[in-house]
Amino acid sequence: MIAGIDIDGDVDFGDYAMFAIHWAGVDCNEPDWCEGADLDKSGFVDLYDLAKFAEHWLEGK
Ligand SMILES: [Ca+2]
Ligand SMILES: [Ca+2]
Repeated sequence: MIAGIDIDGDVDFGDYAMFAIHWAGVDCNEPDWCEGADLDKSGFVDLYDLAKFAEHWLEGK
């Protein structure tokens, strides 16, 4: 399901920028989960989300 944070279908710097905006964010909730930056939907943006993001880096290019 994870194909990037923005909607262009790949995982690159555009997604990283959005991720960075929400880095260390708390209080992420449905339906947008901090605009998708909370990849594991844990409620905050932390290293677990970064790890997930890194797994998919440059996918879809
Ligand atoms: Ca993207
Ligand atoms: Ca998270």
